[in-house]
Amino acid sequence: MRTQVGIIGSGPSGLLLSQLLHQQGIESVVLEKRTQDYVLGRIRAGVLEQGMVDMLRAAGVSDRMDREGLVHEGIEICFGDRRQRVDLKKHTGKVVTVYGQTEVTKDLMDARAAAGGALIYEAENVQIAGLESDAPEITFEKDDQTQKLTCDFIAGCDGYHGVSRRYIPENLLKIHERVYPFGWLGILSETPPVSDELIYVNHWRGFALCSMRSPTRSRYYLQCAFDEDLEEWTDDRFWDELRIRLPNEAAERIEMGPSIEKSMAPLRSFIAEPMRHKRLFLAGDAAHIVPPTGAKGLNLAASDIYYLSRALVAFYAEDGRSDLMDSYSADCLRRIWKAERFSWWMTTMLHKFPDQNSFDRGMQMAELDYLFDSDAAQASLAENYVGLPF
Ligand code: RFL
Ligand code: PHB
Repeated sequence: MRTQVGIIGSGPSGLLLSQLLHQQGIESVVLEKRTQDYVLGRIRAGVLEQGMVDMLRAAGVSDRMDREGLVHEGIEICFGDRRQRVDLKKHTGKVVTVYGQTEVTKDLMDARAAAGGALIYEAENVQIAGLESDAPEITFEKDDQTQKLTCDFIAGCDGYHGVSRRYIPENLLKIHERVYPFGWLGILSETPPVSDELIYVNHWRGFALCSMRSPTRSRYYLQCAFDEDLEEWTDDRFWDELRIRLPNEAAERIEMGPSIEKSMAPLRSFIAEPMRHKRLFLAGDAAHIVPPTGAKGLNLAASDIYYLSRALVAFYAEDGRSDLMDSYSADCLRRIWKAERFSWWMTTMLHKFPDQNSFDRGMQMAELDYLFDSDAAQASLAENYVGLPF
């Protein structure tokens, strides 16, 4: 098999890249380790920045998002008995759209299928070879047969646990990392959201977040231990704990119901650089992880794909132009480091740290107090939350 761009991973990064390349007449094949149902069963991000919304529109996959996505002009932050709305629109002129990653993935899969795009599920034991040459290869196993895909370029869009990153030689790869001493427990429930806007809570028992997927479907998160046993979190226990952490008014109003999904996520900040080696380009979670507190992971995947598709299109349309490939890693990382900073800052300000002393807690309180009282601090939060330009 031969293609122009071999894409490993059918998460949002891989699918969006494949769709944008297709629009420019560039062929690709997407190789995915899991089944389609598994990929669509994962509940992850919910908040799309304007830049990502614009990209999905440009990619021709926005019909359902434009119909069903919920436009949010603000978010709420709470601590103690204080609640502060941060007006995103007033401070930035921009908004965010609440539309689940699962739906984005489905829309992209449908578009790829309608265009006859090649997407191979259950491609096992993916390996890369020949990166030194002009025709690198991906080998994989499918239905007990080894197959080979020869490409011009390879996009490693296979997430944090993927294989692509390993093909950047160890002596060239620099890893920057922070692992947080807690995780998030999330549930999805078929109940109306407690509020029209997202509520982020710093409570002395730990962080809580009220989010949503639609006017009838809620997504709630609680800070928990990183090694928490899911079995021990019955729905009743989850709702009880959530109501303790929410402001009284919200706790009284919240509608509870059985969870239709429940999962745990560890929190990590992680950056691998460079994001390119020869003809291999890493994008999305394969190259970086942010803790979800800033709602940035999916949006960073989209901005990587903006830079990568731009570089590949320039190569094919402009007779082998390579400057945008050469600057790919630096272009992405400039934005990634700033999103990492924002996600780390939000995480540090809003969570309970097990080893926190009275000074650390004092700093956290001062940070929140300043944020609540200062229009400038709120403008800074808003500017980062709606997404820095790319
Ligand atoms: P993905 O989505 O992990 O997709 C990678 C794909 O590659 C496949 N794969 C392989 N395929 C072939 N061969 C191999 N060896 C392979 N190894 C892996 C995997 O099966 C998978 O299908 O990475 P991608 O495309 O880079 O997308 C990144 C986003 O998924 C991620 O950043 C976000 O979900 C992060 N995130 C959030 N981001 C936001 O922008 N806003 C949010 O509100 C937000 N909330 C969240 C989040 C992530 C969370 N979790 C569970 C980590 C909330 C949570 C709870
Ligand atoms: C979500 O709806 O899943 C969500 C929203 C905001 C975040 C993280 C996750 O910061």
